[in-house]
Amino acid sequence: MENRTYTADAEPGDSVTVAGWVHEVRDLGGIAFLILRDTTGRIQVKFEKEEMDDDLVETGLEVARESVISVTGQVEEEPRAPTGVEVTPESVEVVSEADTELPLDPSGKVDAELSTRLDNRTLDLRREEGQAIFEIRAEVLRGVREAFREADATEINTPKIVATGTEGGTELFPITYFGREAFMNQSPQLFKQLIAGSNLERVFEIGPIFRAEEHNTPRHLNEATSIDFEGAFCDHHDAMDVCESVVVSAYEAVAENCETQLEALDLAEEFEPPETPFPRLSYEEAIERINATGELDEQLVWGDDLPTEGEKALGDDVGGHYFITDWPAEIKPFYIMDHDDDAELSTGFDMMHPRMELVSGGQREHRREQLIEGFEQQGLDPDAFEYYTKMFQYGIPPHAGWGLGAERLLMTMLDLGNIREAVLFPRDRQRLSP
Ligand code: AMO
Repeated sequence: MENRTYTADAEPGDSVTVAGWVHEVRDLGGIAFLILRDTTGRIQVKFEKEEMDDDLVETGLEVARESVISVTGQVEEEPRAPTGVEVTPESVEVVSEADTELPLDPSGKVDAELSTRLDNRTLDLRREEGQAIFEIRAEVLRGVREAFREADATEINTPKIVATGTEGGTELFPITYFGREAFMNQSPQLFKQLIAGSNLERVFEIGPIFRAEEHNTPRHLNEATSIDFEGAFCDHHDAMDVCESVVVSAYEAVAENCETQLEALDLAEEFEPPETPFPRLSYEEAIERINATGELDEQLVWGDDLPTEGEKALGDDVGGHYFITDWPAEIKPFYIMDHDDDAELSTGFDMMHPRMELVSGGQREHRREQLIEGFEQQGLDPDAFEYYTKMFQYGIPPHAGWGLGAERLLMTMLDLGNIREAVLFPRDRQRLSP
């Protein structure tokens, strides 16, 4: 819009046109105030009824809340106004009128259920807190991209429509692809490995993953955003180093560039990048520590996956981000390499926030014969993955990588109660639109 001034840039003495939403109208009799809100903040517009044109006053004061208006006028200093300045209007134009009945209150004074908020995301994200979450999300992704570039990784995009799944334990969403069965991809796993074996060597991807998980929990989505890394000539230790630096960079970017947003979320005081290095506990130590907390009804034994309460007990015990390394081979997928001297033990790792798992990764099996054996052990038909196994005949170096859930990173970073808060339009068991 030509000649538009953002509310945050309006200085006393300026003649401006500000445009945005009607946040509030306060009519005090002879004088009335309209608070106009745009993406940068709010500004007070003052109507002195006796001194102004009746039409102008009527337009300004009768317009419904959340309508879009454009106000042209003079900016003046006013210490009693919320931002220290106010606009005396010369003209008010209603650009787009809102209904007087709103499904939720964007001023945040009246709480709304999460489902109502998600059904009306446009209105919901007119609240400062919602806007802040998605501005921080963008900053997290920017910080992550920068950290990957510093680690010499190239950003890639891999297909989301695929012929086979890779992540056991969660179901696939089937689709019809020109009469053939296909699926929405659960993970870029095999593609990122194939490209790490090309001359690109170190790659990363930020993209959607689709998981037909039946359970409906505050930390699972059916469509999530995965931040993936894969590096040739890397082992699991190198992969963990990159993981730690990417996560810390995301926090640092937010600490540095999102002060206003952190304030809106009431986090400005306590927000700090996690301490490094993240402790690296072996799976064996992890189950011993969980058992020692006495929080579980039944003691964990070697080979058990960690139950949610176990993760929580250990998280409380450790008190910060940490890795769990050296998982039993049998509970990690076929593509994870086992230790040379102990086939029971894998190079797989998870990176945990005290509240939940954020990352899975490991060194990959790059030896073709062992890889094919792994498929068979996991009950997968190696022939269906021929496009993948074939490349291991043509020189694939040792490589390692990981996947980090972007929404879980945000949820834990911003202490959000529900993962859906960190997605614009979440997909879950009930929710397919908007
Ligand atoms: P995994 O299946 O553990 O590993 O996924 C990696 C990370 O992605 C996030 N995530 C999810 N977030 C929200 N809702 C979901 N349903 C969901 N599923 C996964 C989590 C999880 O830690 N291919 C491997 C990664 C690798 O080895 O490189 C994989 O996909 O934060």
